[in-house]
Amino acid sequence: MRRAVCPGSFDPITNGHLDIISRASRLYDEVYVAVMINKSKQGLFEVDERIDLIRQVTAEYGNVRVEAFHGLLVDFCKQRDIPAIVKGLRAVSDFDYELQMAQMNIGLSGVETLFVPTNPEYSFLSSSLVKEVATWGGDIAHLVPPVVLQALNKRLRKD
Ligand code: COD
Repeated sequence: MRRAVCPGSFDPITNGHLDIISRASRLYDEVYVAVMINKSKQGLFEVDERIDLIRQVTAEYGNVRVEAFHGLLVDFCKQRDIPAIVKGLRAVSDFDYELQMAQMNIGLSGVETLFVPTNPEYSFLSSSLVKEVATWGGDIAHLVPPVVLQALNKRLRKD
């Protein structure tokens, strides 16, 4: 079985993330979405909430599993026999750091990284910008799935 992982913080998942996950799900038999836990970074959504949103919006693909992980991505891969990491590239500015991570990860464990060019519609899109625009009442309905929009509106109205 060909497996890959799409890792990230997903705080929250956007249409940019979803585009990469859906394309990976057409290329691999099984795609893991790894919500990597960073204890030094307080998110807007709890990890369980992020997982729940990702599960809802990826259910239709039929071959996507969503899990949280605290530790090195290469250990997540080793434990599940995953040989490939799939990452989206938005712009040249993403490339430097993504290249460093890819080289570190292959050096640590032999896990390959494959880069998928972002859909130009989403090349400016990040979870941070979505949260900032939503905080000030901007329209983000075209940038996130409807359940995420609902969750963001609820959270930013302080539940
Ligand atoms: N278009 C296309 N792709 C996108 C878009 C978009 N608009 N937005 C995001 N993506 C893709 C990118 O591939 C991005 O890398 C990924 O989605 C995740 O994005 P975020 O913002 O949710 O997550 P990040 O950037 O905070 O995630 C960083 C990781 C958690 C993947 C990284 O820090 C990591 O692997 N950490 C685990 C610890 C570890 O192994 N460290 C050593 C690394 S060498």
